[in-house]
Amino acid sequence: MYRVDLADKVGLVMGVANERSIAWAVARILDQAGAGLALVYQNDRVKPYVEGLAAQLRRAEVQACDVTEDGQIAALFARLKEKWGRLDFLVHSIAFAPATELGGEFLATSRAGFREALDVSAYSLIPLARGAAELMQGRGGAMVALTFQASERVFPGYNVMGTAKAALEHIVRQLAYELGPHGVRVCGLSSGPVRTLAARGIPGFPEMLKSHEERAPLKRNITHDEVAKAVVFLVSDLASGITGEILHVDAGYHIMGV
Ligand code: NAD
Ligand code: 0WE
Repeated sequence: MYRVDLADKVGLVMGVANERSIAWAVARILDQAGAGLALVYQNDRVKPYVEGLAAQLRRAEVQACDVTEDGQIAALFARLKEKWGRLDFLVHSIAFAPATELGGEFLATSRAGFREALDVSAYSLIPLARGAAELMQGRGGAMVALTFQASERVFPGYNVMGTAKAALEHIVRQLAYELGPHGVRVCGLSSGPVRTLAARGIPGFPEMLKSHEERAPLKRNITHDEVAKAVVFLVSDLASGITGEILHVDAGYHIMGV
């Protein structure tokens, strides 16, 4: 149990697929802090899992939204407007690139793969921020997007997802600038590698965890809950002076040269 009190806040946690999703760890810690939540899932394939997870929380319900569909984004915010009439925070924990774009040569990146990766993993934050900011009007709020250090450095095989994360982090800064005057903060959270659905089956992922453990100053990998705690910090009033920032939760890995 942590002492951050979010009992008077309601927010969206987007990107829950299963119990290993970073978004699920975030939802649990936000729930412990007392926040009211809408867990947003992509489609019917993951719906039963997400409904089962939401049932374990105190004040959570589920909403569907495929972020590649403008109509679904509009419908999501229309439902939230009716339900809460306001919004205090949004957590974006969504990424996708076609499997054919990961692991091979970056030189082989297709136009269609580039479009899809950038659309889902980066562009989506813009219309979501637009919808969320409208519900935050007058009272302020906070948004946090999950990112990865491959936006700044080369992680072989991450390929066009690195391009997408670089775009996502730029979008964070641009939105922080435009929404700042409305009291809305926008930050990125750059997580070290953690075992999730999105990391499973990535060739070389176990080796990456091992190298992270050896090279990071804390000499270990990070946990889902450590990422989640930092998200809760960023959406809470404890972070009231922070916006446009990309916070690394990676056991210090990013500071190392060799
Ligand atoms: P995950 O597979 O559990 O989460 C990814 C989510 O994206 C899933 O819930 C999936 O349904 C959702 N999604 C994909 N396409 C979508 C669409 N069109 N519309 C709506 N939702 C869609 O894996 P995760 O590791 O929890 O990933 C969450 C975030 O964390 C991603 O942004 C990822 O890049 C980031 N991240 C992960 C790691 C890691 O090592 N796992 C490290 C750093 C950052
Ligand atoms: O952001 C991610 C993974 C995002 C991801 C994962 C998949 C797998 C299934 C995006 N799209 C897809 N598409 C699929 O079809 N991570 C930070 C985890 C990750 O992914 C890597 C990594 C790491 C770390 C891919 C290559 C190299 C390292």
